[in-house]
Amino acid sequence: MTPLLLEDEYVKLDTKYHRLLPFLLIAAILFFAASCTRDTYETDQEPDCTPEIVEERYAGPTRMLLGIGEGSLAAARLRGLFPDQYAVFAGVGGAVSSRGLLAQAESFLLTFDDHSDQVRAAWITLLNDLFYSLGNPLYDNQNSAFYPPGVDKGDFEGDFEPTQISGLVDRLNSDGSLNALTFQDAEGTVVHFVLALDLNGNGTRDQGEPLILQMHEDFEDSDSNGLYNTGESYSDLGLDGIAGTGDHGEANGRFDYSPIAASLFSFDPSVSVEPVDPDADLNFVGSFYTDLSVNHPLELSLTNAPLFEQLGEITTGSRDVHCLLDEPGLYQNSFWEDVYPSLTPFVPERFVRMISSGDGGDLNPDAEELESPHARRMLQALHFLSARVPNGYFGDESKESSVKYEEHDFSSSQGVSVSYSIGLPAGYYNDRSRWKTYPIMFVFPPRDTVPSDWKPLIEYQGYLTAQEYAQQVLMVIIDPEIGSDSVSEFTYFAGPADRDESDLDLDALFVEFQEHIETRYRANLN
Ligand SMILES: [Ca+2]
Ligand SMILES: [Ca+2]
Ligand SMILES: [Ca+2]
Ligand SMILES: [Ca+2]
Repeated sequence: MTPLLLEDEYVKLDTKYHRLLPFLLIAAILFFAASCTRDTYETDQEPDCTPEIVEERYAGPTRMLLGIGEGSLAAARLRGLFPDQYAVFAGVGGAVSSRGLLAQAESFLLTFDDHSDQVRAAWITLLNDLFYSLGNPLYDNQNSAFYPPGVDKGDFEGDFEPTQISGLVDRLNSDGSLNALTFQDAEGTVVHFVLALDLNGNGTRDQGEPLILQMHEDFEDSDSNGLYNTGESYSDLGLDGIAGTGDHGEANGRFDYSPIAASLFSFDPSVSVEPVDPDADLNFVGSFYTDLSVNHPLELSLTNAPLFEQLGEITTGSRDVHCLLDEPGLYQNSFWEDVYPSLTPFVPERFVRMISSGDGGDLNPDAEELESPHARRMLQALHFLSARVPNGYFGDESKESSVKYEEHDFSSSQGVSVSYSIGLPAGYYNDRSRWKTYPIMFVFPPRDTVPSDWKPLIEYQGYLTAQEYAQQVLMVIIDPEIGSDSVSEFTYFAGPADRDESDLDLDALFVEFQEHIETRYRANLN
């Protein structure tokens, strides 16, 4: 297998190694004497350690999670909430850090009028769907997990008219004398999840009138990361920023986010990431992969920055490193430079931050060509995932050369059905393969897509497997819209936070769905 290394880096290595030749020989002897997975490369020979990532003594979970677009947060969320259940996750084209995403969202809301109509509309749609699924972190509203205080679903029915809320005390409205408002943006998109302050009292939001945000107590953001960090000074005045109102967090001697913001932060990958003991037999459990374009219209690539800052020093795309690196790695445009798989983009690090210069449109599932940026991004992520779970099979069955694609509906005990498609490895139905079990990969696609749109993923996995670059896996692609609802098409991983059937428990639904898949198909549950 060929390492991915930029040409000028090869030259530098060649020069360095020429001078170091005697030492290199010794190092090479030591290298071959020891296990590839624990030793430093001191040679420019091709590292061949992909299979070494999968360790035979492994006893952890064998489920993988792959999120695409908004589904990235769904994958990160499941991994964060149920760390014992999933070995590894990847997020492609979407935020995986709830902390980073909320900081970025707040920055947008504070500069609401300063963006292009297109960017503003994209943010509104994204936040509407996310908050509807996960709960609205902007307020502590006892009456709704989604709507701001003082409004409910009925205020948005029929032709839109701003609802006026009097007496809402806030740092911008300390005596409550101004009204708060629901509003539309300049393009006519109704904003459900945040209120504006009617400074001029004309009953509608005018450009420049501020939005009312009560996601956290006020703090001095010394390091300008958009997040409260221990040691930064804060006002213990509660979410409204006003003394004596007795609201959430006031005068309790500590910094507070809103309860929903705190619950969203609880599954941020940064919470579960721990320093790694290089001698521990960790088998990459808990490792993750992120991939976002720097040209994403919402600048979502910034949302991963605090996460990776916390992880520590980043290795930048070099290959003269361990086969196993318990470190973060940063790769820029790796899938842009090389035609897959002539240079296999083998990524050895435990945590990977992939940055592309594409425009984000390359996530389009119509782009099925293996040479397309879309395919390269997906192949890279699939490769990362299946190199990190054990006991699989590399290479196809000789007599059944392609993967199988099926579509099904699962009817849950809660009366809600889940549509999914599944990719079965080549040979799955062959008699001689009937003893085989496979690791399982749950895929969460973006909103506004259906599982059949992502059939190319199953073909990519089959292609990688046939090349022995990936394992045979059961790939389950889940419909992002579970249950039908008019407010959001993105309900599959938590909410909806404020629907009439509020007793629907989608986490329990997912557990039931998972059990269904794992009993119906030959999953390797280790
Ligand atoms: Ca106004
Ligand atoms: Ca900070
Ligand atoms: Ca207060
Ligand atoms: Ca407080």
